[in-house]
Amino acid sequence: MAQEPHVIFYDLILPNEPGVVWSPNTCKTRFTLNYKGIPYKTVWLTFFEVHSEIPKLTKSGRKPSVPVIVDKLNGDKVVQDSWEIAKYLDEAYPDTPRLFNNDFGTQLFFYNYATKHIVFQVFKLVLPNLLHGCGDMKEWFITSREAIFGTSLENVRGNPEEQAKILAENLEPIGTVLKEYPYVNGHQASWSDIMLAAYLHLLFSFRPDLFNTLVLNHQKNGKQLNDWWKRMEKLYIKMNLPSESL
Ligand SMILES: N[C@@H](CCC(=O)N[C@@H](CS)C(=O)NCC(=O)O)C(=O)O
Repeated sequence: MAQEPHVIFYDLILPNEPGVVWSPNTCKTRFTLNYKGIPYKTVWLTFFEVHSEIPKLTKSGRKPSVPVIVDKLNGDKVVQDSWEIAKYLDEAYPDTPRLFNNDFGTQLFFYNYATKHIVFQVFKLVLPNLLHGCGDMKEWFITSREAIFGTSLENVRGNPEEQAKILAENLEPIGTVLKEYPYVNGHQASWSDIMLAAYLHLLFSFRPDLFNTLVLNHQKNGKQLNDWWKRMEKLYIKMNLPSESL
């Protein structure tokens, strides 16, 4: 009989888009587990369930969020936050492909760059899709995001054409690196690649048209980004859809 996976991975589902693996934060962990070849079982939660279920696991008083993993091989160790999970898995599973090579500072720098300048731009472009996906959680989503941003979501969204142009510009320095090296950090794949792939996956999931024009056919670095994406698909981007893993 097949062994039950020992890592339980909490991911986010949109009620109106039940077959879509979309969340950029949880995809960082999903791709990490795929890359390392660590078997896992996905537990799908809605936003409301994140708030009711995650505090029962973390018992930390920390704001409920996913990804969270529970590692049954290590005394039901609970780890919250994609960055903490990545570091934990590198240490706990040293025989699997590594994400960090004592280069936490530069990888954290790239993490901050990509979070501010890549995924936030993608978020603005897919906002209508997310709102649709939220279904009856839409009003909650709007109110809670507007409280975070301190302004209306219409303001955050801005002009989609301008936002698309900014995303393409923000991808330029990354494409420049990929002209010289196969991966963001050089010759080896690392956490930075996983994170970038997870962030761009949000665009891929909801706006494949924009993913094609802005990433795969990027005005300056389309070839590099295209080749890199193909490498990523081989390494990490294996999906198990909600219906398959429930
Ligand atoms: N820095 C965190 C961010 C986690 C995060 O914001 N996750 C979102 C899902 S994409 C969440 O759980 N949100 C719950 C909420 O907004 O109430 C990480 O990388 O894990």
